[in-house]
Amino acid sequence: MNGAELIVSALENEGVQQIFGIPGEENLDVVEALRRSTIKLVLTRHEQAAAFMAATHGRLTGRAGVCLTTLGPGALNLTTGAAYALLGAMPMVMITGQKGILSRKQARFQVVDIVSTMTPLTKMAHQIVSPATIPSMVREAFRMAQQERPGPVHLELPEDIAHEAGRDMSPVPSHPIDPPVAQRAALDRAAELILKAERPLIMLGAAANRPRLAEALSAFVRRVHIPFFNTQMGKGAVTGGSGLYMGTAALSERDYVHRAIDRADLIIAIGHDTVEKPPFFMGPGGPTVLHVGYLPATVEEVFFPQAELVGDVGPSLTLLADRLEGKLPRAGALLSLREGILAHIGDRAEESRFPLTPQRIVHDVRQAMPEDGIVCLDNGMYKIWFARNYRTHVANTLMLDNALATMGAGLPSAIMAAILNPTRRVLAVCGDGGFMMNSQELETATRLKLNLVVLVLEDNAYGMIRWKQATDGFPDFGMTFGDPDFVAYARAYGAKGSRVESGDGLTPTLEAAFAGGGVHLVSAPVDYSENKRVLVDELRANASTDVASVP
Ligand SMILES: Cc1ncc(C[n+]2csc(CCOP(=O)(O)OP(=O)(O)O)c2C)c(N)n1
Ligand SMILES: [Mg+2]
Repeated sequence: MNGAELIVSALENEGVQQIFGIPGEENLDVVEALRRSTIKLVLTRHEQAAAFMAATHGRLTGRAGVCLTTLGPGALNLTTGAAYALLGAMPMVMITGQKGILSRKQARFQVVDIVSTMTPLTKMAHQIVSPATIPSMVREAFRMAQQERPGPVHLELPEDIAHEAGRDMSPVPSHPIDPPVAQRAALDRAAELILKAERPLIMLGAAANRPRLAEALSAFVRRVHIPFFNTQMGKGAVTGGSGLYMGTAALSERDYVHRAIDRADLIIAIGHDTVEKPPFFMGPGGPTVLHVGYLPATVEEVFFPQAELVGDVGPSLTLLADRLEGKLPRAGALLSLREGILAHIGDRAEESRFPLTPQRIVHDVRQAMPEDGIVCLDNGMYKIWFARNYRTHVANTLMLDNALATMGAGLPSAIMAAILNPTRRVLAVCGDGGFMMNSQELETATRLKLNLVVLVLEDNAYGMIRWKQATDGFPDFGMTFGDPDFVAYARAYGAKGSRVESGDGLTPTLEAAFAGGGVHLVSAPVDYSENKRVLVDELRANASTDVASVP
């Protein structure tokens, strides 16, 4: 077996079904081995999109997604995707080519030190120097990528090592691992804190959304009956249980959900990862925070838990609930705030203004999406509105990136979600800026014959930055651009396209798009004047009347 055959056989052994990417001539032995394997090669139109897809595979399944590129320029195009997976804790294996390392027939042509480039962007980056090491290196790569805290790893396979005949070797088999559960002493301490609390609140963070955790987490919330809120990336982590949902901390302070957060004396922060924009600021005199996580908490200026429960989160929470169930008469102390918070959040969601308000867009998208439908957001102003206003009922049904918060990932992540969930509705929501950063992947989506709707929100601007510019008192400058005719653009790719033309037009247009099947782009103009009215003026007023008006 040559190096390429060894690596492909090791990937098959890991259960890999598809690899995303754009090969170069240095990968041709690998491509040939793939042709003779069970693994499908899914070409993308930009390597960055391949990395976003592979990372999203990891995020949604817990099993590392794989992407493949050539050396130099192709490999460098993976860097944003690597950072996306690193900050977002998404398991991914990146394989890149390189010129031969045993001789240098092309001198330094296209040679860039990709392993060094990837080192700070990954959990591990290695060059493969001998076919004999391939089976163990691939197993190690997947182990590293998938174990807590998950993330990307990089393997560089030089073309001569890929071509070199090695011994026939079997891949290294994987085995199930049950990570350690929190110790009895830590469970007792955590239980004592919660039993003592007058106004407890649960916060679900990004790591609460690990695919295998949903059931145990929902059971915990149901059994202890403590109200919960979530961070942006913790959305949907608890299925059902929504009578205890207090809101999403899309902003760091002053939002309505902070009425509850500011009054809590104990916050049980499950799976919070400080890569996220802070859901609240800790400070002197604030609540006690109990960190529950796979790994110890990271200490930051604005997040420094006073107690920790570290271990496999699902089983640890089961043991914690055993100590608490039926013993928490004050569990629901903050629940009386729930209705007021949610009523404010739902304000004006049905207004028929045109262009559409962000509240109406979120409302109408929810109408068109079944409970298990998946919405994948790009990054822009609408992300705050979706995080704040969109109610999720099933884990990982609002996919957003509040870690690297990169533009351009919305469409590729939706493509991955659609590949994995062919029977569920999948919607990408993108701004007119972010969509154009990877819009070429419409071709990938149509080639794969996916069912996918892409909603593009048009304000002819980098709206979020324009909003920040205005909020900080700068003059309106340098943030606007012209858009292509998105309907014609979609059609040029063989996709369908429609435009929303009235304040009540979004839900029916989305319904028709989903019903028609295939890839369908819907463009909708958005009126962002609500950004200032709600997220600045109203919340400022809320903060000043807050303490006086709420019990
Ligand atoms: C790759 C990348 N470049 C720049 C930014 C900074 N940024 C954040 S939001 C934003 C504007 C987004 O514009 P658009 O996609 O049109 O969404 P809108 O805010 O207008 O709804 C920019 C430039 C970023 N997050 N990622
Ligand atoms: Mg825009």
